[in-house]
Amino acid sequence: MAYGLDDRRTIFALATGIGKSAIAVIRISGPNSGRAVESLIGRLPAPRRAVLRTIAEPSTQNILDRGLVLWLPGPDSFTGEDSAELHVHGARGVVAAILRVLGELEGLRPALAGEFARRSLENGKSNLIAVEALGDLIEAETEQQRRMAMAQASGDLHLAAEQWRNSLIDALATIESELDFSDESEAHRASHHESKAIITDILTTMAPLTVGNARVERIREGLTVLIAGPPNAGKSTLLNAIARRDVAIVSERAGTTRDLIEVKLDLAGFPVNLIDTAGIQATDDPVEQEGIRRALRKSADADLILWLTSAEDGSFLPPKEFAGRPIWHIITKLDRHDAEEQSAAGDAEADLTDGPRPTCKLAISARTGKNLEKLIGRLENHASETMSVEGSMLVANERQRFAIVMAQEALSAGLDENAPLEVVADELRRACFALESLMGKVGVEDVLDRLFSRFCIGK
Ligand SMILES: Nc1nc2c(ncn2[C@@H]2O[C@H](COP(=O)(O)OP(=O)(O)O)[C@@H](O)[C@H]2O)c(=O)[nH]1
Ligand SMILES: [Mg+2]
Repeated sequence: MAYGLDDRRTIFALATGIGKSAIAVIRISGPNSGRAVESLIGRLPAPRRAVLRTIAEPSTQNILDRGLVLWLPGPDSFTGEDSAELHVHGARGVVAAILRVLGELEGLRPALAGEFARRSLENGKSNLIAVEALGDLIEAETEQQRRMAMAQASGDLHLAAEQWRNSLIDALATIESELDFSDESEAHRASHHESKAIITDILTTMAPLTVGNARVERIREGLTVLIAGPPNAGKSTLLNAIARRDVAIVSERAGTTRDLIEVKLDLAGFPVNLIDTAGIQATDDPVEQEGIRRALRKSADADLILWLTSAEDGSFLPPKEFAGRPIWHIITKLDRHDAEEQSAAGDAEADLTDGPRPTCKLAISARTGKNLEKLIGRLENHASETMSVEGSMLVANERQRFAIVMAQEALSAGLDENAPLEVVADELRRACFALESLMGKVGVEDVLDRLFSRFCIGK
């Protein structure tokens, strides 16, 4: 591309999905927005009022479409710049024509990916955490993912980071003035004491954030549930029954499923990745062996393993590779067993003392649907137990987590009894830097400004 982000020209882009739709929204932002809209529709509408106008090509006066036009002058716009929106018919031909005409106008260029959000960030209309939340919201497929993104967008984490940083800067200013103006150890101790109280407070509020982080990460990625077991246990049938469609091939022939087959499910608003695997057995077939290897390897990232056996399989035990993973024992083909065989299967489970041990047992029939809803209900509960997040102050991604852990480390080091005041000040600066990187701004200048405004530095 011939231009980059430093090209501050007015940008435009299709803001809605590509393809046929009732309405398509084209967004324009930058200093030439007003002039661009005028050249397409004539006089600009009143700010923030939707008006129906004819959109025509300036050079030929060819009519391109009729649609709603919004004029959103800065700084009270999403990007903070002069902006406009054209709500036109969502036909490829209409959208292509308008984008072409916009591209021919003086001072306009197509936007780069995420550039509107980036300009909003640069113009102080948004913050990095909110922009990340916006990204999560766009990706949200389930109710819980949407709720998480909205909680994140609430701005509570950004606000907290800002407050933590402000108190640290205050503490730092006190310490630095001590260091500059006083040699008395009495004063040192006082300001160390004051900063310690601040640090302890911040660490206490921060603590739950990194703990709950794994849940948030799960909500984004989805819970991984592996269906495993000997061949013919009914694994592929169960996957299809839960997914309510024929995803995996079902056959009486052992060794039909060879690769991992994954379906994404929405269980009570929680995202779950359900994975069907090759039946685990001794085999000479190299392709089947590879399938089994993949199943065993995948078990390492599984949040839950459903170990399927039919009563005919007797006491088939989960392989040792599953040790340490939560396992549920699912007895399949309930329609074919009688009550006696059921209790035999129960005894089999009682023998699993030295191998990986299932924590839950349930007999089902995918054929008659018996206990299928029960299994799905248990999966939903499990998903909710492992993924529910409380409150609106969330650490939503690795970048945020890393920044918070960095801040925690620095703050803990700053609490050290024996640390000289200079070292404490260094740690506080490090924590501020981590919080600034959390918020997406880095400004050592701020620390200095604050120091100078609070103290008259006459020396
Ligand atoms: N009677 C009965 N047969 C089943 C049930 N579930 C699966 N089967 C049959 O068992 C055979 C193996 O099933 P499949 O799902 O391919 O097993 P996989 O090898 O574990 O994937 C097929 O013939 C299925 O129709 C069930 O609940 N009841
Ligand atoms: Mg199968």
